[in-house]
Amino acid sequence: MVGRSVAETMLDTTATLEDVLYPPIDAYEAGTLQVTDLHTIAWEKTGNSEGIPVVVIHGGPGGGGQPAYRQYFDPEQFHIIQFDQRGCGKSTPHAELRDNTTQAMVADIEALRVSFGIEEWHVFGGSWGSTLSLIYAQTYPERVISLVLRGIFMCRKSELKWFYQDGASHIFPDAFEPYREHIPEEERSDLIQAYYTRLTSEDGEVRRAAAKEWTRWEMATSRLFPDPSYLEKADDLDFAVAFARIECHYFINAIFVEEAHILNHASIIEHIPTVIVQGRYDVVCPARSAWELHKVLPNSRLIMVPDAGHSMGEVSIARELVSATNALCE
Ligand code: STX
Repeated sequence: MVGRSVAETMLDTTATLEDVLYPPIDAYEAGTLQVTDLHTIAWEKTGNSEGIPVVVIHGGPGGGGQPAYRQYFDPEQFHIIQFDQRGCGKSTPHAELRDNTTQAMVADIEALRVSFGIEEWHVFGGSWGSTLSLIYAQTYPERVISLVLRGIFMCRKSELKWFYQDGASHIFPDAFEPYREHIPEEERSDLIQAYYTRLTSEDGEVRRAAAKEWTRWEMATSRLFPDPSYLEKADDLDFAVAFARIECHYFINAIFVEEAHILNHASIIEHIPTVIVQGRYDVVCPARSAWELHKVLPNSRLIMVPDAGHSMGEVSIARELVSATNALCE
């Protein structure tokens, strides 16, 4: 891929997710890496151990890896590395906020690469996974062969205000209501702060109740056509507590970098071939961020998907992601 380009995909309402993804597959190896006295990171390897290395960076932060993420790669061609970021999935301690920062997560990715003896790898990440992929690439540009990114999130004040305070609420007023009403009226002028207070409460019941509402809001808005089974993620309180606490901790701390850090340091990664897959109707991470990123990356291809929201589980997004990873084998 050379130079900057933009494409808008065609509508195809007949394909299913099974049609566009590779079949479900087991990891061939799984383990843990102790990265500090406190934190241990769970990882797994799938596909061809001699194949093209790719690391999968999951969302949230706090979302954890998923078996389905393996299915975005040809298992005969790729050596697929997945891991759970600090405090979530099978990483321990669960939902831990201490010593949990963007810089620490970048260091963990690098520690995994070194421990696996991989010289350089492709980096695949969506949503917060795009944020972390970009900051990892800006920290270790010589280790990143290419970036495949989806649902771009740069965690600027405008993006947080849009989703957690006032913006997406205009499109999903029904789903927003229980998220807002969980917080007493006098604290509603800063919902992220109000949730942070509850998500870090000494009282486990208070933490869990807040985690459920926070997570429901995000799950309810992730797709163009909301999927009820997606909402059930919020009922899995182990998932919800890690997801909500870690997300909120990162947002309260502005992801531990200066405002617009990614855009301000774009020149460091401008040589790296980058594919950006963006749902036009992504309400969680609106398309403006993908557009602004694309404009500062001269080797990026922006694929605007007209019939999708935020989720990589939407067929038209999945199709473009698989097409992007297939192209890495050519
Ligand atoms: N956070 C968006 C994000 O990264 C602002 C995200 N939203 N849902 C997810 O991630 C999961 C699919 C990992 C639950």
